[in-house]
Amino acid sequence: MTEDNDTYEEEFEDDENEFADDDEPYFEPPIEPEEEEEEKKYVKLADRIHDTARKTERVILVGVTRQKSQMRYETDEHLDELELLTETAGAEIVEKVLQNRSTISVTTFIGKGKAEYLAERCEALDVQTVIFDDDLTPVQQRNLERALNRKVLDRTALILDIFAMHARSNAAKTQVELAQLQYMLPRLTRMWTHLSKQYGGIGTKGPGETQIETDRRIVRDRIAHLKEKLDRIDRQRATQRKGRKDITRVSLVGYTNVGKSTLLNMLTGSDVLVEDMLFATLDSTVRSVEIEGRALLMSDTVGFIRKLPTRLIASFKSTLDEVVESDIILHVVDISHPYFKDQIEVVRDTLKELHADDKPTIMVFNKIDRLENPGTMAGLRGEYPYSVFISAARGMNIGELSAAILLMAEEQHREKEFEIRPPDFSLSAEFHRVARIVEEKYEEDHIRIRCIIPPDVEQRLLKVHADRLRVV
Ligand SMILES: Nc1nc2c(ncn2[C@@H]2O[C@H](COP(=O)(O)OP(=O)(O)OP(=O)(O)O)[C@@H](O)[C@H]2O)c(=O)[nH]1
Ligand SMILES: [Mg+2]
Repeated sequence: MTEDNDTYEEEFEDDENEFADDDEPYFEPPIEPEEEEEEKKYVKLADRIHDTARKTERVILVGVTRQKSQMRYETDEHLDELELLTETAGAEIVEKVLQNRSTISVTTFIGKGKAEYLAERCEALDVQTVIFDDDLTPVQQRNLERALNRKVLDRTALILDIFAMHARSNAAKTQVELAQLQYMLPRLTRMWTHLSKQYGGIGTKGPGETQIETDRRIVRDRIAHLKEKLDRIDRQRATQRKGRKDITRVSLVGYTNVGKSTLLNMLTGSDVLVEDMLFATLDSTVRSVEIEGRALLMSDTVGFIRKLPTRLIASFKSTLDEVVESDIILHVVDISHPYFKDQIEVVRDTLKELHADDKPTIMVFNKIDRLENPGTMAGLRGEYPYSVFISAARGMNIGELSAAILLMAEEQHREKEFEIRPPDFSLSAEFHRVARIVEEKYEEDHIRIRCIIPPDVEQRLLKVHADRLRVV
């Protein structure tokens, strides 16, 4: 992973050239002068809090098996993933601690005995930070920090930290900062005491309390400002996407580190960052690609992970809209991962949250070069009807994948004919908004529309207007 910003800039220029002839460039809004002022005024609030990654911290990871139904291997696997996340954030893991607990303490999450044990281990191993695999409430976090006398983080804080490290574009940085501040707001009592030096605010009440109120206000103002900024970016991107209504849009979606960027590079000859790490990609990249003479737009975007904070998904809306508005989804899976089926479920759940779970989807099982038992594929073929088995890194079966994409794109671009009976002009107007109209005829008692319409939109219209709309 390179640390300089040039990499992104270059990519960006490529993007613009890519669409210079036939499409709007996919660019970010320029930074306004007042924006710059704003940036200067507020010190990078977020950066000062979770500095896990900045020094090589020694950390202990803590996982808790809660329900009886949760198998030990699951907790182990979750902790392995937390380990990868921690390494990605640049810290050193010196111990992993597991606990079985049917009930969770509202005050300290783990039991008192376990907390004492943890405090001892922290001393003995010279540990600075303890990271929990589960989300902690602000109260639990504060109490644990007191009990352990160490910094305590949860999985969400860790993911936010990695996102902050990897964000390159203005949009991604804004989205991450928003999520970070929202995470911090209820935790200000603990974190923000140092801010008073910069922002003053000594009043008649106890200085601590006044500080916190001032800090809260600062953070709330900043959140409001970031939201406005994201709204602007959203509107701009929406306009850009509108200009591409006629061209089939394909999104690469999947768990983090499965090979989405590798596949994009393979299919489009681009040079998007590929790394064996979690969340290498945070920005969406859109590239044009031609398959047997048919032009498509393909986008690569942020990967998913289990327990991805909902807040983070919400603040990544402008990035993820690319997925929400695409015509076809390529759900990329790392078939060599021992728990790839769990990962598929996580991705499906996240797509559901984004209301993008009913899109035509091709399951792309990647990394078959690592597969020890080829029999696995036969089983999966039965289970997932639209599936292709490839190796993006080795270029295996890419032809088969291209054919599958083309087939689905053609299906999407078949002309369909509808009848609106009795005539309803607002419905006809809706067709104009969502479909490409080939022909429209107004009769006395009905309207006939021939058009190209995405299948999921067609299904929605047919359902909502069942009383007056039918396919001819
Ligand atoms: N063996 C093998 N490795 C692969 C294959 N495809 C990708 N990889 C490796 O998997 C790792 C992750 O690849 P990326 O393309 O960065 O994955 P991604 O899904 O974009 O990951 P994020 O952007 O971090 O979510 C890299 O080390 C790739 O070299 C493959 O077909 N076979
Ligand atoms: Mg990537």
